[in-house]
Amino acid sequence: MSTISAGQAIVRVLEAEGVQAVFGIPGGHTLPIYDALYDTPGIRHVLVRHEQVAASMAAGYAQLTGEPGVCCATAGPGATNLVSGIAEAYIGALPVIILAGRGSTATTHRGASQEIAQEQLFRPITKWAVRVDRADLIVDVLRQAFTVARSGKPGPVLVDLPRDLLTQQVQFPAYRPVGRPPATRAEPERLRAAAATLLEAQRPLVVAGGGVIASGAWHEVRHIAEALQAPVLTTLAGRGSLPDDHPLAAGGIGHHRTWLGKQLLPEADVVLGLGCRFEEQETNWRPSYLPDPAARYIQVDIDAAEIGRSVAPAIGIVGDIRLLLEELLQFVGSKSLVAAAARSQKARLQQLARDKKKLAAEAGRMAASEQRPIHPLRVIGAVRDVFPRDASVAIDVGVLAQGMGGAFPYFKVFEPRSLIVPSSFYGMGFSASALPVAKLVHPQRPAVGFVGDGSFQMIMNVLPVAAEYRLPVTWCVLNDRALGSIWDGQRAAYGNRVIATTFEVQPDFAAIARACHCYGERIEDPADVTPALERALEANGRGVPAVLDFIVARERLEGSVEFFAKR
Ligand SMILES: Cc1ncc(C[n+]2csc(CCOP(=O)(O)OP(=O)(O)O)c2C)c(N)n1
Ligand SMILES: [Mg+2]
Repeated sequence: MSTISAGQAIVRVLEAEGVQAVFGIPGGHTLPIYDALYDTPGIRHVLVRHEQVAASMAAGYAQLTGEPGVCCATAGPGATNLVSGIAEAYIGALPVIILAGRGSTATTHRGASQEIAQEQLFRPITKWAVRVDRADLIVDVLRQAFTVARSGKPGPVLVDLPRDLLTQQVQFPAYRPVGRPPATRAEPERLRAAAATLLEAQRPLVVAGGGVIASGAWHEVRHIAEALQAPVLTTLAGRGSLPDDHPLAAGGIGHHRTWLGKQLLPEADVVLGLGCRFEEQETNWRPSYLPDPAARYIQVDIDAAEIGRSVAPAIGIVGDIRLLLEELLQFVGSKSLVAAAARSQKARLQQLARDKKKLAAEAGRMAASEQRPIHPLRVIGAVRDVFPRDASVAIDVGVLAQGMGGAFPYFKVFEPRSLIVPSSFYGMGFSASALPVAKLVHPQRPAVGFVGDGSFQMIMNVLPVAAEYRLPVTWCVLNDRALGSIWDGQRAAYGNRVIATTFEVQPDFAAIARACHCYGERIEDPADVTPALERALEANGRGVPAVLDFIVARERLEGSVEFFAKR
């Protein structure tokens, strides 16, 4: 037991919980925390230029590691700037700890500078938002914050810290870190019912969502899919659950589906949904995007409240996906059953292989396009060729970055936890601003992101951060000089009455990059796409972040036109 300031105690807890980085901007209210960080070389502080980026980076860190990301903001405007990134973490079920400064307890409700009810503001976008009222409770509250953020369905927790408490002396006890919280096992009878249903299936299908990644169940997903010989569709957050070049990988759902997924989902007689929510972007709220009503849908989720929220399952199972699949494999994974599945699914899987070849050929033709402005798939295809298999990748919102970059036929994903993607909150700039974190997490792996020109303009303040901390990543700006996704909607649904969706003045992104000590280049000729990517990767190798401004066409894919235009 030692006696230290509450600010020091907070940093000690972070240390004990294995926190490697804090993303933030200090203010008068949080100085005692920063003063403690001064003496803590094991925790790296990343000074962002806007707190929105701190929240995005904390969420991106959580997405890449499964460990809580930590951000720190001062009272009032510092805290309110975090809101969009924290909402993203909440919807995306990413564990984040928010340390927020707050006016002194001595002046509460007396109009102190920057004083607002932050714990109320954050309540709908956190699992827990708490204002600490006594310095001697800070350690216990923080420990609980880590428990809540990590347990069950993970999410963000706000700890609001009045400034006068931070300088008070507190007893710091021997601290036992939360670490990875205990997991929940499924009820045995539901497990047996699921196994029996899967063994009877004629056309089984697995849909893997972000929950697979959260529970670290990618090996088990591969084993169960191979045992059942079932094709696997993934949501955007679930990408990497199965390498995209695995014979059973069959693409995305909803906005990211292809004609192949469009066939597979409705024809399946048993659908095993693993940590996927079938939310709007995945269903369009239309029956044709959902499992067939006659199919038996088995839904597995760590959160009981998710069961049946979008699709009422035949069997709902609450529990940790990895543990569940381990147990399920004991029922369906015997050699004789696997051999029987291989026989019964042979023709279906041969067809799948032929369809995937056809899909790859269609994507390949578009990626080879010589058109000007450049076809966005030319860029997306070339990134896959130039960047290695294990590269970290950020996919931002926007029809080009997300609709094409995030979709299976055009950009293959091979590794779990290699992606920073929005969940169904879809804040512009979220993924792109979190991208530099990939170099903190995996310094040896190259990191690349797709981002629209509209979204990039929201977060360009991340460039000096990446340069300062030598986090050398490459942003591929898919510059169609428009808020293309919304422009698309005006053309399709409003008789081409285009307003407020095209940019008449566009910044020179390459020049901005260079002004921020990054490498910058504008690319207008399709022949320059690959060499430019190689130059960016080479700059990254020297520790220099890069921005490639690709002047691309406002291309649309059949799938996205169908998804958005006909809503
Ligand atoms: C913060 C925020 N504001 C507005 C939107 C609505 N929105 C979704 S996509 C989009 C356009 C994105 O433009 P850009 O980044 O250039 O991508 P593009 O669609 O052109 O590929 C907009 C405005 C949003 N998702 N997030
Ligand atoms: Mg655009």
